[in-house]
Amino acid sequence: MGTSHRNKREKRKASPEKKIRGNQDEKKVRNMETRHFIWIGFLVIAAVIVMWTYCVAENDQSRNLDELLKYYNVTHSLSKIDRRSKLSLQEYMDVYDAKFPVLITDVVPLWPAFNWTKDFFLKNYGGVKVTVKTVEGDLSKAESLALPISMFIQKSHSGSFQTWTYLEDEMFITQRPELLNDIGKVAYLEEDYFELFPAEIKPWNAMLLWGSVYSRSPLHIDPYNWTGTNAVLMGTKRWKMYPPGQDDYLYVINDQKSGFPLDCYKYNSPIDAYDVNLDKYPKFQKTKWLEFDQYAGELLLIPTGWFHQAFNVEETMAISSQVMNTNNYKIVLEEILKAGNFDDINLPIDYASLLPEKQVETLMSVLPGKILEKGRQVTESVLNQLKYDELYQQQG
Ligand SMILES: O=C(O)CCC(=O)C(=O)O
Repeated sequence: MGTSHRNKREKRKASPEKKIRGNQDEKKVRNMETRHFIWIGFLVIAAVIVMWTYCVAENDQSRNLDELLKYYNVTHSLSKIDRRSKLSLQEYMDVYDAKFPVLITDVVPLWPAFNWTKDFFLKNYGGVKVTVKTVEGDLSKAESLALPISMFIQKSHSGSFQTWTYLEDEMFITQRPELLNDIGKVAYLEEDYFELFPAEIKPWNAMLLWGSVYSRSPLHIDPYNWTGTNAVLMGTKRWKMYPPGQDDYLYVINDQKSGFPLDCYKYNSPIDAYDVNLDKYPKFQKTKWLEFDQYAGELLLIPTGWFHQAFNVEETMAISSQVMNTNNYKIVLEEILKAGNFDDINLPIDYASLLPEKQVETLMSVLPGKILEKGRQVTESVLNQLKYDELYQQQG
């Protein structure tokens, strides 16, 4: 056999191996390509899952908020507030109280207090000192001063977004029967279990709120989470009100106490809803709120649990108060219990099944003496201050 034949045979012998190797290489390449595709597919699926989860979470949050609002009975549309006259007590209790704010239009115009004017205060009480908040800069830099009403009036007619003055005094009206008598009765507020509180710790029930243009309250829930009232006598108040369930979006400051003799937690947001820093408080964008103007002669009833902030769009005078009734007493009692007013408390075994008045009376009957004593001291020192102011007024 010649060499050429042998080579050919060897070549023929070698070629299947090469073919196999070639096939294996192709297979390897195909495998690698497949693995690439799998990886790319995996990454695409992972990206889709991440985006989907994010969207679902976002949707969930707003769905949760909607569900929460339903849970808190906020079934009204937040697009407007109802203005009601001739509203029956039954309808108020069933539809609005502890559920949704309402403006009552036919009560305040009947009050003699609706005729109060600046001149009336200047003439009769010009020398009386009242508590006045002044702000220069942002809301967190508010300062509280005791100023004679005449001095406050010099400042009350003007203000700017950053500089304003707000008379906020709980004692001025309540200590003057002639002024208190000018405030009429309100059928929706007749049932008031705060009346069962000992005098030393009963909340003052007619706070005078008289502010220059741009003056505003903090964004807050009221003490003891009561139902608030606000009657505008002069001017216009703009409100932003946030239904319950949005503490997270409002960056509510936790663990703050009021420091009242009968203590309670203080629920304040650090946000000024009229001047929001969204870089600092981005979640605030997700809030849902009700916004409206309240005009002179209108009485606003603010449900328990609603954060609210008032903004005086012109010089505005108002009186605020509060109520504890069938619809909110459990919430108020719970606030009192959880604020740690009692070191040790022994309530009767059937406490929870007692009628509301009995529950309130029972809790009040076991209040520690030191709370009442502190209440007495605080009231006394404020009253002494008032006596001093009267003297100052007579001499002045
Ligand atoms: O009128 C105001 O400035 C706010 C009053 C208020 O929010 C309140 O009394 O709780």
